[in-house]
Amino acid sequence: MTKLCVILGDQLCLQTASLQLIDKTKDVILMAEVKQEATYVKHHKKKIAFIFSAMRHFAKVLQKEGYSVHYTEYLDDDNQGSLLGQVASLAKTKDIAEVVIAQPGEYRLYEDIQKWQSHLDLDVTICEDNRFLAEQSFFSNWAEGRKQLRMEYFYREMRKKHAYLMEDGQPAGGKWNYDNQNREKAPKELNVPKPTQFKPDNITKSVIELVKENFSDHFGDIDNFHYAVTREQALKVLEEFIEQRLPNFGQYQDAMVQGEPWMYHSHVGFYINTGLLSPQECMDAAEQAYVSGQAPLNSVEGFIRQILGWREYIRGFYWHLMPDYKQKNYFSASRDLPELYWGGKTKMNCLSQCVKETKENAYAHHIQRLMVLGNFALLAGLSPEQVNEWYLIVYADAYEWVELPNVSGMILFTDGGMLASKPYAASGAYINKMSNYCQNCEYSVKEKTGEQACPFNYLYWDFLIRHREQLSGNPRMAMIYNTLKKMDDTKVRHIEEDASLFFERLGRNEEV
Ligand code: FAD
Ligand code: DLZ
Ligand code: SF4
Repeated sequence: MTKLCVILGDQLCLQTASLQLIDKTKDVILMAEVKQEATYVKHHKKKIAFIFSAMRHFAKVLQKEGYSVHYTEYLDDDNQGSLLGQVASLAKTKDIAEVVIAQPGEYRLYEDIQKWQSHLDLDVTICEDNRFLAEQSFFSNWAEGRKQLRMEYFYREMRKKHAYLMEDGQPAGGKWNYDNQNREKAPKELNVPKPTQFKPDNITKSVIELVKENFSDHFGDIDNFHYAVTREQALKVLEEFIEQRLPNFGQYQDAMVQGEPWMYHSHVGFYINTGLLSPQECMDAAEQAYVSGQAPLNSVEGFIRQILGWREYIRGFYWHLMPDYKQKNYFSASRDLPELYWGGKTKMNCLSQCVKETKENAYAHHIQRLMVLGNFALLAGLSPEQVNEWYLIVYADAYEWVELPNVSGMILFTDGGMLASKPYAASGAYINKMSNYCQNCEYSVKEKTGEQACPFNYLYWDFLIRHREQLSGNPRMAMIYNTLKKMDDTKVRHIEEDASLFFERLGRNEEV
């Protein structure tokens, strides 16, 4: 009797749990490029090209390892368009007794796969995804009985448990967190190293053509595709990050510079999320750079915190709270996502630059996602459903397990404070402090109200006014609500009038 192992487009790793359940001498693997996965949202063209190319390369690795792989390309005549369709059709031709698959990264697909057994009349085993350091039970045990699930405390547990940056049971350098050394503005003269780039090989070239022909109505540019698509290439990205960027990663982690989309970030998210790199090897390489004196502690701790802390926490949080979490909408936000998120014209230079780079690269770094694109979505009261869909579409590292808590919890505060202790709302002053966008903007960041004023300025106060009831009792918001209390009535009226005019124009899809 033969087992059929399904490997998904983001499970491209020889150590993946489902592969450990099969015998390469007699069992078979199924990989398929299917319409269901490529279009359940209209993914960025580069995201599809990346995943299809990485899948095709990984299928070859599996074959080289001696596995029998049934690979269905997008345009194959026998492509059924769905994973279930592919499994059913292969199961018919082989004597399949059982289907095995590692848990997918999205609840919608998990629910779907749970029904396969009855559809197929075959045993279906879904094993836990072993590519994370924290098992789901570890997160649930930690979360049990806590009202607030703060990343910082989870991170400390993870540091101790996995012994990263620990010296004699204490955190290296005496502190758990060097976040306060991760907030420098970039100087005028900055020599950011070029990101590691690869020329498309024949497989990638044919996938790019496929995407051009079949997904032309999807958002995003397909030109200048330079991502890694194999493990070897992804390892090169990691190696060059450690050598060239990690030493500056810490201090400029929150900095934004016009024309520098990649900054000192690692760009490994695409590869960790698809299995081409493991989170452990990324952290090990960074820790080694600290031990050998090649990178400072604020950079190394900052990087390890993102992976061991944020990434693991976000994933635990997602599975702990789904499916209800997706329905949350603390502020009852409902405004439609404006055209500017799809590249429509805007005079707001920060937004325009971040959308342009997202369209070009299917990438924006964390602070662009959080404090520009996300901050606007929060202040403007955009519909959580539409904002989530946008983030899932436009970033090549986006899967719901990581996208949803970041968008709903971190930027939109839809859970009323389970993930974040207060909303990440900010006025133009923050963007001006951390970037040079304001220097090239038609608006003036110094002006608080009026035609020329930076919209983030009045939208920020308008947001606080609109949600006074929900937020003023939050101790972390006490100071800002005190300032609002002291604000004179005329100023408050101007803020409300400017915001209301701005929203009217946004609603008419006028350039703002
Ligand atoms: P670096 O800045 O170099 O960080 C290193 C690694 O840390 C990342 O590769 C990632 O694996 C991890 N990491 C850092 N921050 C987070 C975080 N908040 N949550 C989870 N992992 C983190 N990350 C995704 O992988 N997919 C997403 O769909 C995604 N959507 C996001 C949406 C919003 C609104 C925000 C604020 C953040 C989102 N992030 C997402 C987190 C983060 O922005 C990206 O992981 C990061 O920008 C990827 O680029 P990098 O590899 O250069 O990361
Ligand atoms: C994102 C994606 C895309 C675009 N296409 C495929 C595909 O054709 N076949 C496949 O197996 N996986 C694909 N993926 C990744 C899946 O959507 C991903 O496995 C789930 O969303 C769970 O994380
Ligand atoms: Fe953005 Fe305001 Fe600065 Fe313009 S002035 S770039 S809108 S923060």
